[in-house]
Amino acid sequence: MNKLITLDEFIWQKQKDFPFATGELSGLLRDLGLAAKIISREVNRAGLANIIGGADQENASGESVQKLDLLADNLLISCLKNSGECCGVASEEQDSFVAIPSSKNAKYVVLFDPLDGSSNIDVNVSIGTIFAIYRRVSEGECTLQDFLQDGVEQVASGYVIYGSSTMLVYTTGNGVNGFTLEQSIGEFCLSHPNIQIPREGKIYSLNASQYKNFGLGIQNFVEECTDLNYNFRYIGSMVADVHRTLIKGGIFLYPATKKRPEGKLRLLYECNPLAFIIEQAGGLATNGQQRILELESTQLHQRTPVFMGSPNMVEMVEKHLADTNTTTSTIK
Ligand code: AHM
Ligand code: MG
Repeated sequence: MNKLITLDEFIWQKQKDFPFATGELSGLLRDLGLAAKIISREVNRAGLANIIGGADQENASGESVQKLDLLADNLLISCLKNSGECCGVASEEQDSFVAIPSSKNAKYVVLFDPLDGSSNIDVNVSIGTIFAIYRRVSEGECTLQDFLQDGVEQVASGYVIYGSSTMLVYTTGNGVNGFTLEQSIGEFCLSHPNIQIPREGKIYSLNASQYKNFGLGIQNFVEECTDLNYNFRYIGSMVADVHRTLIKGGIFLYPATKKRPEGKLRLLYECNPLAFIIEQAGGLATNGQQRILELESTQLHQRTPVFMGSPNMVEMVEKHLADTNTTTSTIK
């Protein structure tokens, strides 16, 4: 039997490559792995445990929050509070960031979307957790500026997909590695070392029901995809759609629409961490004109149009946007 490499072992091995590492980042990654295992268990038994369905609350963006979202949010916050390795967290489900005074001298902050794809919770479709880790820029108790850093400043990011199996995929800026949860031993084991996105993709993934609300550039891109007989796949969970894109190639896009001129997806909690992964795997991630990772972060809940995946397909959509001079503000 091949030797199983667990997530903890892998993280420890990598830490040894950095002689001056203090172990805090490694500790944080392990804490996130632990939280992911607990969330995975809750997601798997959600149907039995009466925790699906709405919690009669709205999140900071005015959308209804599901009970599992709240549970995942609380779990991540308490795991990270207990870890002692981050001085604050920001969550898609919280209006503002949460400072952790007991760890106010810790070096890192963590941003996350605790359970992405919440509309799929009730119907047993893959959902996920997304996280980003930054080195803080302040001293003492953390401040908003620690969280409003550009994506290029991420020191690590990743996601967990709760699908037919549970996988954790992360990067620290030195390639992308994927771990599958081996339920019988309760460990994430290295299953997808050094993930590379196919350079040439032939699958496109977007909410096609919005076709009439897209700008001309996106409409032309969709037309070209159908002319080329490219496959269309859309799950409606960003983590699941991006995971497929990473493994099989293609593009995931959530463009600006008439109703949502800024796009739907959040820069800090969804786009930056997944853009870091996609780029590290050899793909591209842009807002149509600019790298996602270089966009200026001005608000915790800011949104952006996003195009990420195989280079050929991101370049193809960018060309259509440029040819039609379609920018966010030109969609009417
Ligand atoms: P959420 O964070 O409220 O779950 O919303 C984000 C989700 C993404 O996972 C997915 O890509 C997108 O919303 C789907 O939106 P739509 O239903 O408009 O296609
Ligand atoms: Mg989300």
